[in-house]
Amino acid sequence: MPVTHYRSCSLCEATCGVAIEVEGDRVVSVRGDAADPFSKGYICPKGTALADLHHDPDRLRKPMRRDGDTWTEMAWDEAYDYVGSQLTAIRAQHGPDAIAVYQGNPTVHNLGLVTFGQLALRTLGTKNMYSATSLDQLPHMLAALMMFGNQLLMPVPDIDRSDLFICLGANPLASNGSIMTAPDVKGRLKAIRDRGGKVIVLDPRRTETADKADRHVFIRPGSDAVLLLAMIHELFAAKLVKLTVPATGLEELRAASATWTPERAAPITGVPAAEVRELARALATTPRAVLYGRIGVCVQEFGGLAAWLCYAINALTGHLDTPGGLMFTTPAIDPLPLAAMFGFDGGFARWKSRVSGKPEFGGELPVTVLAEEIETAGPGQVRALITCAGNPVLSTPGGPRLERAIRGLDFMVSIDPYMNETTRLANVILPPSSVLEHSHYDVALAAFSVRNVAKYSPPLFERHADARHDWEICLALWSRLGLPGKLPRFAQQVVTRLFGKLGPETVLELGLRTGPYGLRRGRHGLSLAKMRAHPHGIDLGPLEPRLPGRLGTKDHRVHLAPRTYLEDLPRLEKVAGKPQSSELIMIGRRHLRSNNSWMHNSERLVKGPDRCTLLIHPEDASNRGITAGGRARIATALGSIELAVEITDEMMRGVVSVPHGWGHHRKGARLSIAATVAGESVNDVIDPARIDALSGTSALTGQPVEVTRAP
Ligand SMILES: Nc1nc2c(c(=O)[nH]1)N[C@H]1C(S)=C(S)[C@@H](COP(=O)(O)OP(=O)(O)OC[C@H]3O[C@@H](n4cnc5c(=O)[nH]c(N)nc54)[C@H](O)[C@@H]3O)O[C@H]1N2
Ligand SMILES: Nc1nc2c(c(=O)[nH]1)N[C@H]1C(S)=C(S)[C@@H](COP(=O)(O)OP(=O)(O)OC[C@H]3O[C@@H](n4cnc5c(=O)[nH]c(N)nc54)[C@H](O)[C@@H]3O)O[C@H]1N2
Ligand code: SF4
Ligand SMILES: [Mo]
Repeated sequence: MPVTHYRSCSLCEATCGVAIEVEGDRVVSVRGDAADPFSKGYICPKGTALADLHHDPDRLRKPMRRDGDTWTEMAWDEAYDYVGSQLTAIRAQHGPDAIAVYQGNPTVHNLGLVTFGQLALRTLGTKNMYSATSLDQLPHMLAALMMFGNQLLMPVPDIDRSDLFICLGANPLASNGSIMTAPDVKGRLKAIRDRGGKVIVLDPRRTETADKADRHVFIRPGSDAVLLLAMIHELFAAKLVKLTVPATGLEELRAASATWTPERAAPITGVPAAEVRELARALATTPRAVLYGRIGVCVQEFGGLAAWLCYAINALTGHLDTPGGLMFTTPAIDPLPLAAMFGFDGGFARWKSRVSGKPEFGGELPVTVLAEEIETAGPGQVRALITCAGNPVLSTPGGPRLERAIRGLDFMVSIDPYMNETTRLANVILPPSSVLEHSHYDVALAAFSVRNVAKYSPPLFERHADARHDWEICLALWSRLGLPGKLPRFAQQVVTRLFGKLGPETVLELGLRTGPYGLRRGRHGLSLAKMRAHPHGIDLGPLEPRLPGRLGTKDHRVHLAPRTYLEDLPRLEKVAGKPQSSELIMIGRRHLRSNNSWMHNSERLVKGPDRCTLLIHPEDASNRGITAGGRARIATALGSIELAVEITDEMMRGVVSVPHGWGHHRKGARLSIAATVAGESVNDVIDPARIDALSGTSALTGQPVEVTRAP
């Protein structure tokens, strides 16, 4: 008899409820859980692939050790001891900074990794901490720190109560939303239109989201800060500024926008002046409205400025901390104290990277400096690397250089279920238990959810006796490495054993009880037992105003114009004045059936047409003799890749689009299905030196490329 289990899908930020039917040790079906109060039965095709991940024969089940090209299985204790002794020796000889850590995106979706994993990896005493943050949301976190006083206080669009949703540099119909946890964004956007509201998308590509909007406006890549300054200029000029939160910096913001008339901005952004005025007016005069910016505004040369201005413009139009606007959540487990407890401290530019002086953020360096920190000799040189839940050879710009650097390391260990393009370079791979073998609670994502919700998922399958959870692996390594020089070895082991006994459930219990819906609500407050009794999750209601109480700024005000940003404005002036280049500009794209670099080993997801293609406007194609069904070479100073071409007027003229996370032909990876749909890695040709100079975030979008017809 099949048994149905309910849990959250942890594959993207939407946190949909799934109903998984199991017979013995096989998953029979995965469906949307209609009783989940948040997702109400919605799932995307990736949700179904949870079964594929669990049963994938390519998924590693035992620690693996590489000698040359040969891999052999190891027992866990043997593997831990070996990795521990290698890393300890490197640290003893070269100091703690010689060990670098890279944490990838799935970390955020894994309860064990956001709790004990952080504790273990962030307390190794190395300055060489890296993660996907600097390829992603760093500018939003920086703006949250600068404006609201805590890097985790990123406000989210109150999409369900908004009557105007301006979407800048995000494509939630493909991505399912980001820093906006909202299952079924498509349905939620439709609801806006059904209640008479409007959805407007500004994007260099007429995306899947734009197709469902009232209006789509092309915007030139990298020009969002200019657009936003021009909108802010118009707000001041038309006396439409309406502050509803305690704030400082209004006059500085007025001054900063003074020269950015919509007319001046138009040739830079490609957005006509009349359109800018209309957008500003609509945002200011619609009582419930929001401007939502996401990765397109972050991963560009002016990502810092653009992310700041996205928040600022909502504040200026009375849409910060108000229903239908950009709001702060009240999650059942408050991640702010938790993050502090687990070693994630806020701060910016407290130190600089050794080789090229890039700023630290939140205790991490931008991943763009990892290769040079490995390759440049001298005190503090990186000699060993720990990767966890990441694939930086494909996901970071200049992947081939990073690969070369990694090959020169003394030692590398990867905590990852797959032998992928990065982990195949490791000396040891430590594969964690499967996604269905551990418990789950979206500690991180519930804090960015458009409704306050709580859901606990117990493990669906018992962990195999010879499997280890991510957090157990992290703790085991920590017990062998520990805080450099701070704790005696036996104390480390005692601490680890204690945490090992407690498990992440203890953190949940503590978080729920001390959180806003816990003990202070008395007998009926949230606890782990209560969560277990509600397997579909608990709805805690719509978002509520949180200011000024929630602010972490010393003066309890929103800082509209932090100096960090004002000092970066001259850089924008300089670049904005330059004539447009005649080269094509490349942007990225996501597909609903893909997930960064790592779900291409699911047959059901990758079947169908080639998705790793170049999108190009018909005129740009014909100017280059590129024809439909043909192939094109995309070249930069770093090299070139060749891809099949799709000619489409959904692209802005002068802009081409290539997705990331492909390139599965590399020798030595064990991804048998992905290898049949290999594609090419766009990060082979994206220049790692292109960054947002303010924040250190990689400028993944806006790369100038030469596109020619492939012979
Ligand atoms: N050109 C370009 N590059 C980009 C982007 C872009 O838009 N354009 N996007 C960037 C963004 S936003 C991101 S977040 C990064 C993502 O880049 P990364 O975080 O470096 O890598 P992923 O492709 O997400 O690979 C995730 C890895 O984690 C493993 N994994 C999955 N689940 C688990 C788990 O539970 N435990 C462990 N230990 N491992 C697990 C998978 O097997 C896989 O190897 O890519 C960035 N790179
Ligand atoms: N199916 C699927 N879902 C995912 C992922 C995935 O790989 N696949 N990845 C997950 C991750 S790690 C993340 S971070 C989120 C990201 O979630 P989103 O931010 O929604 O990501 P994208 O779909 O890449 O949308 C970015 C949009 O910005 C546009 N753009 C590019 N450059 C510019 C620019 O300079 N200005 C403006 N205004 N727009 C620009 C692109 O055309 C694109 O439509 O998605 C998550 N969800
Ligand atoms: S939208 Fe995200 S959370 Fe929902 S089923 Fe798809 S991958 Fe899972
Ligand atoms: Mo991301």
